[in-house]
Amino acid sequence: MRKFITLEGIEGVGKTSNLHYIQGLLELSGHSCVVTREPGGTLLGEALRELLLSHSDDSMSADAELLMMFAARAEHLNKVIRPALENNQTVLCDRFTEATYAYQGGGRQLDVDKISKLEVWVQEDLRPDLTLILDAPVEVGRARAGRRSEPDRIEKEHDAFFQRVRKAYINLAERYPHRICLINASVELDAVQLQIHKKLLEYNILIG
Ligand code: Z5A
Repeated sequence: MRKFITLEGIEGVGKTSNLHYIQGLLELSGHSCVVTREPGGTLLGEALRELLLSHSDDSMSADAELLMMFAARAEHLNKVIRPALENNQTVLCDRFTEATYAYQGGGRQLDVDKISKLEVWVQEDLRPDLTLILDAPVEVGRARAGRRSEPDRIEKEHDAFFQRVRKAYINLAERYPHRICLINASVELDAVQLQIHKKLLEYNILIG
């Protein structure tokens, strides 16, 4: 039994808070899990993450940002994701290509066709079995995230950017309902986790 599951959403919606809850459910159901994240998950990916999120080059072009996301993803797929799936392990990934459609496509307003060409090149036919998008209004996510730390290069974008990101995520869930679903993340953590549990059952990820 192996599945490829990704967790998405705008900043502060609770991806990190729910990752270990999902891992626990998966392991109870017999999955051997590899938990990872994007951008990151490999030596090169983590170095690219640092360049992408730090303020070392605030004038980075949107095309360079897009290509770095996919460079990190190519390495992650080759070194971590594909080997784990081939080894019959379930991969639980904090963000993946849907984040590129949402942030670089929606937020930066890059041509979606460019993203889909890179997706096919780097992933061939590999797509997540299930993507859970934690959805909440931008002000809710930002208020939660704001309690923690200084904004990184992407987090410092204005609200209109994150409104476009959220809309792009909602569009993805509408377009691919067989593998992408929305979770209402504006409610209390227990209520979010109840919805996640139900979805994992509904999409036949958990047994029983
Ligand atoms: N990015 C991109 O542009 N293109 C790509 O292709 C990819 C990524 C893959 C890194 O993401 C950045 O990379 C991200 C998109 C971009 N930039 N942005 N923005 P990241 O995932 O590492 O960072 P993040 O999105 O900023 O995650 P985050 O801020 O850590 O948010 P989170 O993990 O979703 O939230 P959290 O840490 O679990 O929760 C935030 C706080 O809210 C915390 O205090 C919790 O205790 C609290 N919380 C959580 N849930 C609740 C509920 N239900 N009620 C009340 N309080 C809650």
